[in-house]
Amino acid sequence: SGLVRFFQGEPSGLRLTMVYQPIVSADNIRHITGAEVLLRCQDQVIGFVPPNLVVEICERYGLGEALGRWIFREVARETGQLYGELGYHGTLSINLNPAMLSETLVGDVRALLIDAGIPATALCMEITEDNAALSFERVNELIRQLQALGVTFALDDFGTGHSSLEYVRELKVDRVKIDRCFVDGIEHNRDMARFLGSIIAMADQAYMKSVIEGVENQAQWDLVRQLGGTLIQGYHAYRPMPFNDYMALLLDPQ
Ligand code: G
Ligand code: G
Ligand code: MN
Ligand code: NA
Repeated sequence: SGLVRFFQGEPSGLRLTMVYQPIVSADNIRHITGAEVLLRCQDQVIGFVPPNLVVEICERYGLGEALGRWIFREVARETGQLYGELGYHGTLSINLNPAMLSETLVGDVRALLIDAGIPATALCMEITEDNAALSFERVNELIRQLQALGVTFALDDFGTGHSSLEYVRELKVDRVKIDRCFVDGIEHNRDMARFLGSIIAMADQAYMKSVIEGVENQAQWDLVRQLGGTLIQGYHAYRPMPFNDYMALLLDPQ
């Protein structure tokens, strides 16, 4: 298939790229604390292909590891340039597809750090319930080994079917990413705003940082701040952007 040819480095009519979405401080929308790296896929015939579909297809056909390795190499190539030119510039968050969460992860991450020439503390791994083919115990062991290097972990899509309360209780992550469905509509509904506040408070109580996702307008922004949110990722601040734009933004944050 096109994906197999792509991973073998042959012409395939398929273009995978990574885009970067800044994660900013709730106190200062221009303070970029880092970015989440997201996959984008363009097919010559079909056009835009949703990234979660690409991930699912890769996982189903045994290409999950090839995809994960490609993402690591691509991020290493781009951010190596970024760190070379700018020095430290914040945290990079990478989504782990299920096949990456295996015994080879520690070695793969070490290789990524060396290739990119970035400190381990600049790297955050985002995981969801989908990653839990392994037991909590095994996942925590991988988390522990990488945390020992300085790498941090975030539980993604927190609060949805992909990351239940059991996961946040059992997994030793540093951060939770509060799903954008809990932000949607808060500016029109006090109860929904209170509910988001209680999720933020829960993360606080469990000594975890939280990133509030999907903040799309000023009213939502102001409410999230009032509710104690400190890190925000959403269209109101920045949309995901190509690497060159992200680098230009860091050089000149306006
Ligand atoms: O960027 P966008 O909102 O279109 O992504 C939709 C979904 O695709 C995300 O919620 C995430 O689950 C998945 N996704 C995007 N990029 C990546 C990636 O690099 N790796 C993995 N595993 N999933 C990704
Ligand atoms: O599932 P995960 O959190 O990894 O993916 C985040 C996805 O959310 C990305 O695909 C990104 O494109 C999308 N996203 C980021 N900010 C916003 C936003 O403000 N509104 C909406 N609707 N989607 C967003
Ligand atoms: Mn994510
Ligand atoms: Na998320």
